[in-house]
Amino acid sequence: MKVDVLLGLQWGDEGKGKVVDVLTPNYDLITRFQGGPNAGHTLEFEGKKFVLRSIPSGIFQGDKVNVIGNGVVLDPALFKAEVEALEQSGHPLAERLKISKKAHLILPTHRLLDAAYESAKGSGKIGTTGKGIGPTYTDKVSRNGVRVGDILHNFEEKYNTAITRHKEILKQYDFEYDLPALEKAWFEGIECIKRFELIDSEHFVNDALKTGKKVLAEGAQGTMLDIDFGSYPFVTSSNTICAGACTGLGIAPRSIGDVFGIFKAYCTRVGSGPFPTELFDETGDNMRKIGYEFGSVTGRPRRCGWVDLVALKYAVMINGVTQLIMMKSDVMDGFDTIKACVAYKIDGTEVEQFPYDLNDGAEPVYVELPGWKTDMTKMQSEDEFPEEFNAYISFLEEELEVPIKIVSVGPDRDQTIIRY
Ligand code: 2SA
Ligand code: MG
Repeated sequence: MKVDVLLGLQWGDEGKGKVVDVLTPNYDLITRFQGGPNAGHTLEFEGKKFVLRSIPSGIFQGDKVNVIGNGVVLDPALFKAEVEALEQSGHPLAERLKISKKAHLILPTHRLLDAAYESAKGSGKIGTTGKGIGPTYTDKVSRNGVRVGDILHNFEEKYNTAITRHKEILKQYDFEYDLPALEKAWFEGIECIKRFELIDSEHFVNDALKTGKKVLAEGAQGTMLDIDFGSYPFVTSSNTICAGACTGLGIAPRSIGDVFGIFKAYCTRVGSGPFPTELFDETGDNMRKIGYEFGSVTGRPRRCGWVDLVALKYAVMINGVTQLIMMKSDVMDGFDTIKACVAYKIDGTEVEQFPYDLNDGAEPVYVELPGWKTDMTKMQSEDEFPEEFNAYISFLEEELEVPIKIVSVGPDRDQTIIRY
């Protein structure tokens, strides 16, 4: 069997939570392979809204096993809060969730370092989610990290060594903090982690594949936030791309099956960094209002703009996307025309290939298509799609050279149209 991968092709918030929820019935194992509580996958379930940060989205279905893979960074305190919220709403987790021993722990001081580094950056701020993601991955790569498996062995010593180092670093910053207060919740979180089976997830996932289980790898953030290929340095600190599923789960490249790439019919970004198609006008405000574009982690209003095919083609290429999923088409139901960026103008020259650096200013070159001016939110099948919407889909498929398999026309699960 193969691992199918589901990932965001833009700057995150493409609506992965909803799609995972639609796809999970087809899988036995749902896994997370990168990122941490900087993710916020919103799922609407039994009339309630849940935001999952570190726990995979298969948790609502009793017969699924969910795995937090080695590539994830886990914050014990936030993890405990997430577990408790789910358990209080009647979703027992003990049997359904397993955690890789090789996942790295976000220490309380990692959050402090995140804040200190950001404030020291002045106007060059990344606009991080403040969850300690960057400093935790930094410690992982510099071989100073503390892993989930360490909880079982000499934990206090490893924790103290790391904290002592961090305190020394924090001295260089004019920064006040109350570590004991943070540590209380953190160690309670460690007790919570201990309630779950801590596993060698690479063996677990590969054994599952061997015995015919179907595995879904659920990405967080988006391709344009990838540490290698995103809009560096305005990126997150993990590999959000398909290859991240190999290193973040311990599976071979040839074990990858379908790659589902999710994008919005328009585009959003939170935090700083270049965004060529960003709109500062009424159209952008409308996208934000109609699409309710506010961050699920930090509540920040999202920057909005037209779909960027230069960036999307790049994302399709890097990930080897086999099927596209277009979200939030309904947000554009009322627009007279729809624009799509097909090239950038940089220093007077038109380029269609995603450039080394977007920070120098890339001016979008647009194709303008007629809007459909039709309420699509009640549509049940693609036969009902207005002609102009079909034309938009065909245009995107031709440009991206990958079929659009699923179209979402609203937040609910039944507003998901599977084509052909
Ligand atoms: P960090 O905290 O170090 O990862 O921040 C670095 C940059 O990455 C951005 N970032 C995000 N942008 C959009 N969505 C994010 N998470 C989604 C959510 C979850 C998802 O909140 O719903 O879609 O998987 C996310 N996480 C990090 C951040 O704004 C900085 O620009
Ligand atoms: Mg989100």
